[in-house]
Amino acid sequence: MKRFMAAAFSLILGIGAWTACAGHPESHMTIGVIKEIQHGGDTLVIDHKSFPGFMEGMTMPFGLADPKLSQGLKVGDRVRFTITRQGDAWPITAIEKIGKRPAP
Ligand SMILES: [Cu+2]
Repeated sequence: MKRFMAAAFSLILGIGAWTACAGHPESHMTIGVIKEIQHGGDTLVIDHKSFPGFMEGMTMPFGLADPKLSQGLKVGDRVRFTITRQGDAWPITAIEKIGKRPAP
């Protein structure tokens, strides 16, 4: 019985690790205001609200998974965006303008 429990437990751990790695890429979404566009659009400095359970609100630079994501965006734009883990980096994988009024 003990051996069965140990086998069942390691199976559950294995499934958990597999789900985290392969099943669902780790992503977080929040809103913010673009403060600066750097490196010809490869990097956006965003004053962002918190990513719940992941990061407090702050102003920081974000790389882009695809440089085209910053096309049409400008300093002062209010945006909703998603970052997704790619190895040790957390580039923006989706971003959309949500209006001109300042973030609440
Ligand atoms: Cu941050």
